[in-house]
Amino acid sequence: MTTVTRTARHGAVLVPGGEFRMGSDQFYPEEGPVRTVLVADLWVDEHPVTNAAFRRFVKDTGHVTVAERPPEPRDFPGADPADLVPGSLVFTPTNGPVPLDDWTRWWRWVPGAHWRHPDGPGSSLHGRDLHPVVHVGFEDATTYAAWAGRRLPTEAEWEHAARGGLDQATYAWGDEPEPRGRVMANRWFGRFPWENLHPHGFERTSPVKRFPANGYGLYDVTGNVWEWTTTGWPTSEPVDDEPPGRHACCAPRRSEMTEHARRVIKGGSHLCAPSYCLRYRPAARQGQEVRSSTGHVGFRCVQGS
Ligand SMILES: [Cu+2]
Repeated sequence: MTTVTRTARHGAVLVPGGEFRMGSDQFYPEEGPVRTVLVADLWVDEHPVTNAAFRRFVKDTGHVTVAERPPEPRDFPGADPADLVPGSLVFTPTNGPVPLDDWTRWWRWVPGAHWRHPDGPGSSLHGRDLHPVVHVGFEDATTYAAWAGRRLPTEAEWEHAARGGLDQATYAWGDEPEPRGRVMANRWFGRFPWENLHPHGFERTSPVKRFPANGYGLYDVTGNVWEWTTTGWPTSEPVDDEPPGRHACCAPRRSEMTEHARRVIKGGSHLCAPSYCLRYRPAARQGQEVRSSTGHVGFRCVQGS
């Protein structure tokens, strides 16, 4: 275990720069090959942006999130304009086992779902002030970061920080999934997407800082919510024609929208089940359409030193 002297400032910790080995050759093909990457010293927020913080931002700026705006008719050629209402993708567990190669079985497009109504109209943030904000698109995250005098990390910066000083460890805390039986992250326990055992006590997202910090003092880097990075995901990279099992992730691979630019998201979420989506690891990555929002993608900010 690396010992790091930590300096904290405004809820951020200084992650010392340097070379690290990024990626993994052990899990999903999109993570390899392992390569050495150099990053600079960086202030990294201790935890993802919370609903309380995002509410301050919205109050101050009047920002309207992507999920609150009606989709553009030009993005949906042939769609009935009456169907182009604001909304977002909400996870809905199934009643029993389902084929895992079809994410539409557990992701539902819910009109009126957005950050303030994470499960759809009628739901609220009551009791969720300290949960990470979700249903935010890439633009919402970058706008927030600018308002906060920060920015989003690159994928390399994010992964370096998430590794907490451990070289090529599987998880943000080491190689053991649950060291001495301790649950280290808010991920899915049970058979996805219907049996949610949640031994950690959280059925969906959890308040930040409820699981142990990594070696740099960062919380919730893996599990809980995926986090936006600025790194682009090549549109040429196939995402939907991989064999079932490989293809699989808790995350929707393609929104109902036509193709938009994608960015890398990192860290996995509370919906990652090891039997299905072992992505609550620093090396794991997915491409997320910039205007696609869901109930398990949030973000954290960083600042150059
Ligand atoms: Cu996952």
